[in-house]
Amino acid sequence: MVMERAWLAVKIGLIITGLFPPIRRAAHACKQSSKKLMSTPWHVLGAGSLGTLWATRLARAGLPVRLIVRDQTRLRSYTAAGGLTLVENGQASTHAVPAETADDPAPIRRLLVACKAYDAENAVARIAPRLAADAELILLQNGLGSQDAVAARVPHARCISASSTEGAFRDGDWRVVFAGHGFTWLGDVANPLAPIWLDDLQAANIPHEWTADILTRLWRKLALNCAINPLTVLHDCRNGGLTEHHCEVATLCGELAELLERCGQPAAADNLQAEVERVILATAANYSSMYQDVANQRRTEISYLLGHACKVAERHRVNLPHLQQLQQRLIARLCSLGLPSD
Ligand code: NAD
Ligand code: KPL
Repeated sequence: MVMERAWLAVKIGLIITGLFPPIRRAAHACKQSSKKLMSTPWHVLGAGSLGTLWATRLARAGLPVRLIVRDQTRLRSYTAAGGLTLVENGQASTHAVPAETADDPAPIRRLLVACKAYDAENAVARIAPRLAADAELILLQNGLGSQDAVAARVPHARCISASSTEGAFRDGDWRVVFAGHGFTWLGDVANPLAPIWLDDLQAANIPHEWTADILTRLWRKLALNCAINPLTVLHDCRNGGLTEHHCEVATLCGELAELLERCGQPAAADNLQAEVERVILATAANYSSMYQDVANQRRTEISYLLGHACKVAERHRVNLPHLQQLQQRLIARLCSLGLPSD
């Protein structure tokens, strides 16, 4: 009896201090499942690198997530794999995120679009009939151009753009390695009000910030990518190899800064060359994303990076001879490798 009371006292003590594992686990599970019941589900369109990185972290935080895969064949493959695997600091964890195809009838209120820029518009068009009246889309695409194309397809939905410096790559089917910790800026060019689901990102430990100036962020990243990525392909080098092409980089930065000033993005032009040089040094050992796409015989996002810059320059009648020549050289290289040049 005394022993029982003593154990009870210890148990109560442990409960109060939150250290009694079964009860703590039960309370945690209860909190997680009520979170799941109360929250709007996150639909993730595109189970690639970034889609998996987001889906697994949201699921790990106990939030409801659903994956939208291309077709029934991919759905069967996913079911056989038993979930999405995230490799972080060498540790793999598998998350059985429920999956479906675009043909599922359930309405969608919150959609994370995690396809490549060239796939985003068509992918969204396929699920457009499922979007609820108050649907919100988060567009993770790099570069510019795809966001407007998506928004035009779903004029009644709220489209939020993201610019991310996080890094992830696939090392197998349904498996992603979290390679570089970074940050994601989110914003809506049409509405400065922050959405309530930023709390979900906080809970999922996804470093982020809401910004009224998302266009400046997207243009700045586009300019960085234009100054670095094509040259790494053309010179067949890591980012650090561009220190040997200092003049070429400086000339491109000058033209990109002129473009940014002329198209109403002066803040994105600020100290561009200095930042490009800093990024080249900080990522010297890395291959740029465009270099990796080319090396793996994958289509690049050229039309949404250099292609977009050249198109806007033409629209504003700005003459940028080196940038145009860079685009022609890159297209010629892609064609010679049998890769799409758009
Ligand atoms: P990814 O190729 O790894 O993934 C894209 C996924 O979308 C693929 O699995 C593809 O099958 C799927 N998809 C395409 N069309 C679809 C459709 N109709 N229905 C369902 N799924 C479809 O690409 P990623 O590396 O995750 O890049 C996504 C975007 O994020 C790109 O614009 C990229 O530039 C940007 N980004 C990526 C990283 C990164 O580290 N991977 C970092 C920052 C920004
Ligand atoms: O974002 C990049 C990429 O490789 O796409 C960096 C590292 C900034 C080079 O442009």
